[in-house]
Amino acid sequence: MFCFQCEEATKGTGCTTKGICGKTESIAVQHDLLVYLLKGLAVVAEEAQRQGQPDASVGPFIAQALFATITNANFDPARFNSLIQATIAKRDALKASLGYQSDRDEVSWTGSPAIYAAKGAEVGVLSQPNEDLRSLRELLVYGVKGMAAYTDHAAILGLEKPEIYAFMIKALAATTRELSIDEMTALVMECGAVGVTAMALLDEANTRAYGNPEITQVKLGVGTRPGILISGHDLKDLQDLLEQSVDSGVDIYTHSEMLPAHAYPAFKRYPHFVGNYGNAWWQQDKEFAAFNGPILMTTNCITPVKSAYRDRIYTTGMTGWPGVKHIADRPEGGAKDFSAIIAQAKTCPPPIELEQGEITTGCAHAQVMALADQVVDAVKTGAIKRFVVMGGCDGRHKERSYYTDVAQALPQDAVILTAGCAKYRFNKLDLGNIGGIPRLLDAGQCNDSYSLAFVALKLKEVFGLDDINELPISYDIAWYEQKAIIVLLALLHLGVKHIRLGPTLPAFLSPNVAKVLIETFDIKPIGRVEEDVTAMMAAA
Ligand code: FSO
Ligand code: SF4
Repeated sequence: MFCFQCEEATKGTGCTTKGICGKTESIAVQHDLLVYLLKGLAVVAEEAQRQGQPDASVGPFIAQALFATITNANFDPARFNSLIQATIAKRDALKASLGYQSDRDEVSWTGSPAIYAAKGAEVGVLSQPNEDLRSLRELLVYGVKGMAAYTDHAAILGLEKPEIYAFMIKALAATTRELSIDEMTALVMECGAVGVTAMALLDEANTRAYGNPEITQVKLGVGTRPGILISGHDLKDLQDLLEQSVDSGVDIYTHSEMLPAHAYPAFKRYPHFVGNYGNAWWQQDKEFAAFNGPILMTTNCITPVKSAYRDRIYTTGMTGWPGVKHIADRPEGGAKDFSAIIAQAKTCPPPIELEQGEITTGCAHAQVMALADQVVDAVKTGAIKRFVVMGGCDGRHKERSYYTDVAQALPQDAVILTAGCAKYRFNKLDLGNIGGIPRLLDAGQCNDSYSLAFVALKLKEVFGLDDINELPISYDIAWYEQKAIIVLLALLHLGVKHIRLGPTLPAFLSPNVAKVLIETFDIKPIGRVEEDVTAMMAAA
């Protein structure tokens, strides 16, 4: 196996025997074969578009299948066998309906599950020998994977845009061709543009369904009733779970990326939606053991399941872990059935308390815009000297303490804007406020980084600036998996420069591709805390 799609790639180069994430060689090669065959499906889907007979089911299928291959999403071999079989079946049905023939391997390969592993091992990322083309292809594919996840969330809430699916198809199909470095670079940049569209669509879907997030204090302690812990990013799953557990005697707690759900007006009306439990994804084994009740993983990040909670963890959507109970998709127009989880919760003791206190979330764009006059005044009077965007992901590497240290070292006239699970490195610190404006504004999940870009664009307008980089905003981004890649490409598309990216630069950037990003966008690795803080406060 060879995988280097996330920040925790072994030795900063790639996992070759087993993933740090827990991905075994046999799952890794299934991922590789699935992605390879999805590229073949995309080639056929492009041909269908050319012939004026597009198949609208291909885009959503690709989005879901790619979502399953994101870091920490799905480790279930049976699920990948069915996704591989479904991809071949879909591709071949479309070929037959078009009368399309091709001797390209990804468009014609077929075989039984017994040979999937051998085939997957042949078609992984190292099958492209040119290091720079490999780097650009993978950057594009990882961006599309992130886009796929956000697009799937929006589709679940009833919003889709054909141009997003069309781009995914175009990008995957392009990776099967010998394009030049310039052509590949152009596609990577286009990926960022479509990424903005995908995140805007998800923002619209979330706020249309659940209202605009409002600044909200979320409790960290626990009550005396049994609980269900819901993790991941899927708000529709939360809605179904809250609705089905009304008056059940069970409380619902959020974990990791589900925390910002507390800020949506539609969820505030459930009195049994009581608080947040624990921290970012990577500490889940200890926290899930202590929670005592059932845990529902709606998306990544799921880590290797421990026996302490194996019989009370459930997956749904595109997540999976072998042997773990999986809640089936909702029937058309209906709800998922969470009755088994609620019934099990009733038999469980309440959670063990990990901490007390409150944290603040809900500072998405509408809430920040509601404070706009105050914010603009504070900038004009110099009460706020700088905004520092510290969004993205958290992870296991101890170097990530950098982000806690930066939050503490920033002067009192700096405001931190965050989104994604990166916030757990500093969201329990008491950072105070500036004239009533909290010094930490949490916009929500990683996809709500769109909100931060939206705020920046509005401020640019308010201050009458020509360039988004003239704003008093610095970007100090933490990344881990592929959703962070689409967020990064989206920021680059919006013209954001001088981004610090850590804790390490992606292993999949070849020296030449890294050089282009550094020269064009002034992307830089994180450095020493004091030096970075001084530089950011000086707009460098
Ligand atoms: Fe985190 Fe995991 Fe949201 Fe990611 S929980 S790391 S970027 O899946 O998606 O921020
Ligand atoms: Fe390694 Fe990350 Fe790939 Fe897992 S997803 S195998 S940790 S590079």
